[in-house]
Amino acid sequence: MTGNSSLFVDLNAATMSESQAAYGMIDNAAIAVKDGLIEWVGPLADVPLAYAGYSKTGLEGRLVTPGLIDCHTHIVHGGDRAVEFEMRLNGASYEEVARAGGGIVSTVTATRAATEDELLEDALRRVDVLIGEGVTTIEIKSGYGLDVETELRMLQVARAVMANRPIRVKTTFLGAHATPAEYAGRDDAYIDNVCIPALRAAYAEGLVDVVDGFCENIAFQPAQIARVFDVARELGLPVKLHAEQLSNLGGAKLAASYSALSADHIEYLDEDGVKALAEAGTVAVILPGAFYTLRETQAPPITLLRKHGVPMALATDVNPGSSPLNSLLLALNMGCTLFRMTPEEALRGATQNAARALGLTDTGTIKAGLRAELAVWDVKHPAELAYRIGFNPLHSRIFGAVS
Ligand code: DI6
Ligand code: FE
Repeated sequence: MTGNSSLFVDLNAATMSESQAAYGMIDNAAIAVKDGLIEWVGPLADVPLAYAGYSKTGLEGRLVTPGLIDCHTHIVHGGDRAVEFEMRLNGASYEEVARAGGGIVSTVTATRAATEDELLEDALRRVDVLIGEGVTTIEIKSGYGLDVETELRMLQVARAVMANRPIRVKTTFLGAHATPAEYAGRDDAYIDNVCIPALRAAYAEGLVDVVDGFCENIAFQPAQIARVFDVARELGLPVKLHAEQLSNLGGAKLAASYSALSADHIEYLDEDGVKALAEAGTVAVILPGAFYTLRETQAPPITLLRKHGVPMALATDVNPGSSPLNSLLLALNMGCTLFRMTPEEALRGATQNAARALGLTDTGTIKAGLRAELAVWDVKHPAELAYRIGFNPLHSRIFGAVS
């Protein structure tokens, strides 16, 4: 439909834009689309005459939402960790798994060994599942290369995903994810000799949209993350941070002090940290897949986030270790069932607030002037999207053109 004009009718629209109605709902709506942009949305009865000549598509009363946005993924990676999963369930300890070459190190080894084509082919199989769930934008992180060459290769593959599929990709540099074996015990040297040079090289090749880090006792301390964020600031790149996932090191406060787009995980975030996010306008990205897989018991502070008006997003965190969750719809369900988010908060977390967590202002709601990135569902009420488990009610996506 790009270069073309369409009027979609016979639909209900959960616009997710600010309005009195829950979900920004417009019953019996129409949406005019021209050249890949939303030109107009409103009640069918109010369609301006100007759109009378547009080719009309009836959607038989279906629900239309903004296309879903998965704002936190590690979907490009080599290999898998199924055997490690099995070892653990057969009683192996963390140390035994590590000694057998398991853990994040095994994904780094597999990613370094994989060619660009192999990484892309694997990633596309996972991306296709998300596209099949109405996802129109995803974020993809590096962070399993941990050397300059492989970090760049991961980001090139992330860009190639966008060239091969009708989906938008935002790339995030996550060199500060872990210290590779060759730098064991020398975290600072890794940051100085590899991570920062890799960031500069990736930036020079136009491969980075955002800079991320993993702030945790098993990863990097706030002072080390700050050194990476200082370079991001110098380059004019926005930041986000894996913070307070397993303990509270003050990562969210650090992120807020750099006006971060988001602080992600945040199970161990306290009220001071919540206030810092609120003041900085930083989005809290909730990742129930990692909470579930790690059998974590400390839930993120949803009530405090609500109290202080921190926007919440929800994402899959798809990765081969802590969150082999390849379904954003299931993440919505988990956000509701595990954390007591409402279905409206969950859907907003995978649309409007997910866009914000990526610094995108042209998608995430159904509003005139935004991109025509929409999902059409065989459901009556938007709460159904978070309600069923293992059921995909997508009818079609509109991504500039219908696909
Ligand atoms: N948070 C996590 O849970 C992981 N990375 C991160 O930043 C774990 C990634 C892995 O185990 O491969
Ligand atoms: Fe992650």
